[in-house]
Amino acid sequence: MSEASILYEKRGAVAIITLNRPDKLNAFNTKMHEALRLTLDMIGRESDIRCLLLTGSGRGFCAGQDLGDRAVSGDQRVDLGETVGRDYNPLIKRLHNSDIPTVCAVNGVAAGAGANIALACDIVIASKKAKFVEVFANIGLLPDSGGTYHLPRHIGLARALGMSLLGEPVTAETAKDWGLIWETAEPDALMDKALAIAGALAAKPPLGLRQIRKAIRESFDHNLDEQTEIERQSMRELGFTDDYAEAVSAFLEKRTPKFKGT
Ligand code: T3D
Repeated sequence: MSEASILYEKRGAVAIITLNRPDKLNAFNTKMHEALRLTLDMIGRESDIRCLLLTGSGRGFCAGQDLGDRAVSGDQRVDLGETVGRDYNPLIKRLHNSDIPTVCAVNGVAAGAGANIALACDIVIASKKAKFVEVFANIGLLPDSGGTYHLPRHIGLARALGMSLLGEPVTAETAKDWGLIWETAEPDALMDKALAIAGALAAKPPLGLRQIRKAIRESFDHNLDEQTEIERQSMRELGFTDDYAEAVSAFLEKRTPKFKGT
């Protein structure tokens, strides 16, 4: 029997998903998309999970679409609009709109949709051996999976266009310098560092984190008046939560708070 293309593990309140087709640098095929969807559905049903950590097995993080499934002969063509609409777009929107924070530990090369799936996560930490490649221009496509949305927002127009048009690898160190990702790590230390970040997020009041993610992610679509009004409304809602009351009490009583997610 072939090995599962998606591995799932729960460590405390952290759900760890590992893309697992290492001989293909974890490139996506239809089965892997389906397995990932089912795993995310399951995580969505588990109320005690407070953070999602995504990584890859072997020497790569993800090489995007498995091009072995895109080989055509003669005049035959594949409708990429269909597969992007069915598989990639829902995945990106799911990560973007996730109720829980998402951390991506990029263990090796992240190319094509693989790079853009990583960039859809809240916090990206990459091995110093990793690289990010917007390969699309090299094969006559354009950055999908939210690439044309996230790249200019993360690194500005000049770098987004440079990465997308040239299709050259960007090292993890450069990605960090540019603000494309949060942090780098020595390869051996990557998972420990990523788990520490995920654990720290899982220990914080979840309702507050949810509002932070939403407000910051949606801020690009608002002017200052609109955004400060969103902040006011969110502060109002969060100020009524049990976790805020607990945080203030714990601070004043000099003890560690216990958050319930209410
Ligand atoms: O549904 C749709 O199709 C639309 C959505 C599209 C989204 C996309 O992601 S389109 C972009 C598809 N991805 C690519 O074009 C990336 C192709 N791969 C590469 O450019 C390079 O492999 C990398 C830059 C990622 C890594 O280079 P390197 O030198 O570190 O590794 P390698 O030797 O090229 O690859 C190692 C193995 O993985 C190799 O297999 P082998 O020879 O050892 O048996 C290679 O064929 C395989 N591999 C790498 N990427 C893919 C792949 N096999 C299938 N599909 C891949 N994308």
